[in-house]
Amino acid sequence: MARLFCYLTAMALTILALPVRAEDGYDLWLRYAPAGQARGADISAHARAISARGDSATMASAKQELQRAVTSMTGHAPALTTEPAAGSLWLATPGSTPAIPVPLKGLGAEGYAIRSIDRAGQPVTLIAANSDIGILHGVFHWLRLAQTGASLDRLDIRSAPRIGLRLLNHWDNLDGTVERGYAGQSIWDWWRLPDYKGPRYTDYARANASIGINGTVLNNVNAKAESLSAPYIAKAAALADIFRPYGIKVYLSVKWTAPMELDGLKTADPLDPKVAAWWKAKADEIYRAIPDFGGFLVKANSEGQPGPQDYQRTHADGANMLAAAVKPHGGIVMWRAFVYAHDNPDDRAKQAYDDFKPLDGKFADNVMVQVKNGAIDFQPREPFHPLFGAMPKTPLMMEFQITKEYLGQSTHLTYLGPLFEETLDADTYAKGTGSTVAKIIDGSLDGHRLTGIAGVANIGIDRDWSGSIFNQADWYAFGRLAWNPDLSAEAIAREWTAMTFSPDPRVIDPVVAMMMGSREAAVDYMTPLGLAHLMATGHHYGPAPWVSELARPEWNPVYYHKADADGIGFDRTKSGSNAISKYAPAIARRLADPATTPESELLWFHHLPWDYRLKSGETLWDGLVHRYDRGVAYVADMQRTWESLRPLVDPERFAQTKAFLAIQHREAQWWRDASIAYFQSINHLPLPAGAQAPAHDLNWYKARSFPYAPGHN
Ligand code: BDP
Repeated sequence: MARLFCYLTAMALTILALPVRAEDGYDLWLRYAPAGQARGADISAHARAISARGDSATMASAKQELQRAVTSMTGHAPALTTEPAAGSLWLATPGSTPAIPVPLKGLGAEGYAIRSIDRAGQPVTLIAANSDIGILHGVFHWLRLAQTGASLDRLDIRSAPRIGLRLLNHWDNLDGTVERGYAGQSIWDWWRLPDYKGPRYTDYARANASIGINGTVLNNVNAKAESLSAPYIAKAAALADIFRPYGIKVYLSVKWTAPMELDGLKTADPLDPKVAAWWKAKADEIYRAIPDFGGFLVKANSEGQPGPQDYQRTHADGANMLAAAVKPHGGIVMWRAFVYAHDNPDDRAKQAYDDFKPLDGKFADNVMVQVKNGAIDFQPREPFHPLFGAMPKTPLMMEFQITKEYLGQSTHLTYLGPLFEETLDADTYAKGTGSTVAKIIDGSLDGHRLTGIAGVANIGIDRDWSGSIFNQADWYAFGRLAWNPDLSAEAIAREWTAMTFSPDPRVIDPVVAMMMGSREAAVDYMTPLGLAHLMATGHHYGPAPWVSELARPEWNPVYYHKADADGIGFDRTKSGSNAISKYAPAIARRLADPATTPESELLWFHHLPWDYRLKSGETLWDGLVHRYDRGVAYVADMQRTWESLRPLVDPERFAQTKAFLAIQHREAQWWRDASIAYFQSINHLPLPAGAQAPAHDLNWYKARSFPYAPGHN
């Protein structure tokens, strides 16, 4: 007896000593946390068995995902059957099942229907699609319902993606660094590929498939020619093989001068037949290794990258030559409109428009022009890019930045859903009211079939993938909006929070509230009232509105704020650069007058006196200071809210977020203080009543230096 007791005690101690798996964020929104007894029983009742006939790799992944998820949420593994019985999840495609009791028309190759049906008197949940990939997407939808506590009864859902190409752009370098990456080194282990293929690649594909992402550009837009060499094509092919069952295609960024660098051609002139032949042969070589290769992404004649303009050819000449090379294989070219040149003295916000607008209608039918959301560069807030609405004959692709180069990098909690939503919902008036940016990129406004959206990834080898738990929400939101640009950022935040933390409303409500105001808070403490591009040089970490000595004028923050003793802001009206004329007349008219310009974009479009009266009645200067303070205060509020969640969040993720919020608060204060110290040195105005003086003098802020800040290109 005593021996048995000792034995049991030892066993209990062993069990207690087993490491409980820490919530380190690796599982993202696919945690499948135990659902509790009642909910677990409900999920079990709807997933007693997984019934499916197909045996493709995609179908196998769908079944595996369901088994893993249901087992983890309920403690019971569903059976695997071919015929649906009571409580089955029935996965059906026309290829595997003769008569599917829901219409599949309109679902396309990637969409799905989920319906609660009665089959021979038995309740069954049918997930049906035209393809196995559609099934996989439907499975992830059902798992989202299961994870968020939604009803699993009487389902009648149909969903198909509104945008065809939903891509991540990795700015990952071949040496393992990531340009503007704040989550550690690249997840592509180029060195050990193609021989070693770690498990993380599959988890990457699962996560992306779960939000509908269907393509990934593996390498940096500032590309190296070597990405197109035979060994690197083999490495890319190894990744493509892993991603294929998840419906994810691989694409590559290309360097314009690759034919010269790799094979010694004398020129990269797109109209030179030898150059065209080189690209054709290269495309053939790639497609032999990767039969479903997606195509090329190109940054040309921008920020020092070579391009067709070096040979007096246009962007269209360049894009069309590449397009011809991939066309026989069904590939596409994504040509970036992020161009501006040091020898062009005109407002940087106009340059891409001036280059590309005249080329509308001149691109081959497998070319898309990829346009950043705003005309400068992923700032905390930018008006939508005027090219949206200005090139009806060209399919325009949206480029968002998921990685937060300008919004607090890895540590600030600034949920980007509202930023994405604001741009997608913006009305271009291209064809009258309601011509939203979303309708341009989903092709509906101008009748384009080729449609796309790209997000610059925030993924690295950090255990939590994105540098912070909350940054995962930006990846998630990008995918969800790419599938359906009409979703609300708030609804997406609710889903994400339920899956990432808990479906408990005591968690969801405060967390979502924090998230929803967080981007506006960053705008407030960094660049309120339409200011932009005031960050430090190179790494872009922290404030430096005083920088004025860099070689190219448009690299200097002073170029953007134009503050002087009399006022502040960039005059983009007729009396200034007239960038407003690039917008539809209905918008341009509104922007011509500061009184009818949204205050959130005021100093983007106008240079105004410091004592200009804002709508609140306060002066511009006082309003600026109040916004800085409001931003800092918001972060303090988030800290308090987060502290109140301590009992409801696991210790690991609680601690990370708490520490990061403290960093964010310190840095918000720094942005506020440095900006005020600098602008005050120019306008010599007193601070509004009650506002605190900056903690240090201007020289102290100017002397900050961060040679090792991450993400630098
Ligand atoms: C800017 C980044 C730079 C990128 C560039 C681009 O600072 O690292 O190379 O955009 O999009 O935002 O090409």
